[in-house]
Amino acid sequence: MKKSIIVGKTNAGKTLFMINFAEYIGLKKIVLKQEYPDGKKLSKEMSTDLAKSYLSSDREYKTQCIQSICIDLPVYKGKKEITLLDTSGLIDGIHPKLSVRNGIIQTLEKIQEADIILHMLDIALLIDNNTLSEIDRQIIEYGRNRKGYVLIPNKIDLDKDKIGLHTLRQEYPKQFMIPISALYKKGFDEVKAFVIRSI
Ligand SMILES: Nc1nc2c(ncn2[C@@H]2O[C@H](COP(=O)(O)OP(=O)(O)OP(=O)(O)O)[C@@H](O)[C@H]2O)c(=O)[nH]1
Ligand SMILES: [Mg+2]
Repeated sequence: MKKSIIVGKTNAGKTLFMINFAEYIGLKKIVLKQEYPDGKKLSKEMSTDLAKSYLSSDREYKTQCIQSICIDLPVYKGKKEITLLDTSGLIDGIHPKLSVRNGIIQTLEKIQEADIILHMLDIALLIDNNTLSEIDRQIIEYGRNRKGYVLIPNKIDLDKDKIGLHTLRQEYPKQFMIPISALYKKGFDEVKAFVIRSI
């Protein structure tokens, strides 16, 4: 089964995207498989509403494991199942907490095995800082040379006059991007089309 991994900085909206994308595809419940850096594995079935309140947060480093769901995407007249993996957020520099560092190592290992890389970038943070973080730049550099990579500026609902998007497009004029709002499920048609094209 093809693997599509969601990566990006902590708080970029990766987890909310995974759950809202599952809802957009038509799921009301998900079977979430969690794989912790110490090898512990859990599987939980839950409603998407519960998943959102339980797994997504404005607190940094909320996700500290690899968590995945399987979703069916329409292909020609049939369906194709893919695994959507949500990961621990990446950061600039080295985090003092071991559990966060281990989560980051796990994310980096999984990126290499993935068929599709959905790089989630927080556009609100870009507006605040007026520049991209180093880790986002590094992911873009890595992704550019890989098939199945797409840059996904998220939280476009917070970029009403498109200042953030403009900055990003000026810095990376040739980079294919799909702006979205994970919260309001905007841009999801384009993400679905990209994933289907890439599998
Ligand atoms: N306004 C707005 N807020 C969003 C959007 N997407 C995510 N958020 C918020 O951003 C915060 C972080 O979302 P998460 O999905 O938990 O972020 P994450 O990337 O999984 O974070 P880590 O697990 O720490 O790596 C939450 O408060 C979300 O509600 C969006 O499109 N618009
Ligand atoms: Mg998360």
